[in-house]
Amino acid sequence: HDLMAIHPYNPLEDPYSLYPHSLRNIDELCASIVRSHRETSQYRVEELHALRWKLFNREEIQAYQSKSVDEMWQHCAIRLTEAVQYVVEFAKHIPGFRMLSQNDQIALLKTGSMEVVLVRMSRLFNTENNTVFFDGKFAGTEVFKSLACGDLITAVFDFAHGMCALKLTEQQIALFSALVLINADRPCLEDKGRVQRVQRSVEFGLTHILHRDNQESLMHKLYQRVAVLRSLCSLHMEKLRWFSQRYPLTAHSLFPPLYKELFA
Ligand code: CLR
Repeated sequence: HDLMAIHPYNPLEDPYSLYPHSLRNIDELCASIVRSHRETSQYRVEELHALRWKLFNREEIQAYQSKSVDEMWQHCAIRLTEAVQYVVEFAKHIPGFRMLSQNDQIALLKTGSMEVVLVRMSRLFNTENNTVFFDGKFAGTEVFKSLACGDLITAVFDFAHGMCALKLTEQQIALFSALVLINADRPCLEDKGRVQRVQRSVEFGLTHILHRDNQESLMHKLYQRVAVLRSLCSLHMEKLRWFSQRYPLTAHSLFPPLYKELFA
């Protein structure tokens, strides 16, 4: 009982005071991230499972392939922007996100929203035939041929395949998505410290559910995926710069404003 005198309690040295969470708070944090994921996930897994074999037929694939480069880019930019809008809604409901300055919220979304779209894409992916649910049916890489960025499409499909192999639960996907978004190392943050505190709480939440699911070894694999996401997003930006140079008018006047705001 003299331990307290020798080692007086210093809250700054208590790792748990960095994350002011009781176990109950962690459960609440996870539950609210999972709820937010569910409410903004665009499609439910059961719904998608039922549509698993609804593929585009030959004529429909033909129709996508005979679109011009700029027509197909515009079409995909619109679909991508819809998906991003759901991610923005998701972000707003991550505990702590709304407390960040508007500048920092935008900075996190600029770099993270595309990454979360790609994480979410794995939910819409059928590994048995390498197709993704796009425009109401399942589409293989050939559907995206007229975008003229085959390397990006292949890399994105490979990523989805790799994510599916991890067989994450919806809860794990929700926490991982939040972690991808709330990253204190993103450029242009005003209040890095505050973002760091939110990041730690989300990390703590993910650790908690992996522990509960007896799958702690997934943490390492998930961090490896994060590195792949970075490279996919820089490839996306590279393609966008290429496209904007070639088709400045489409990029300027026909892309959705949110797409331009986030990526241009
Ligand atoms: C992601 C999950 C969403 C639905 C959705 C809509 C559009 C899809 C996107 C998913 C995945 C990535 C996607 C995109 C359309 C084009 C884009 C296939 C399935 C590829 C990677 C091309 C990127 C280049 C464009 C900017 C032209 O719930």
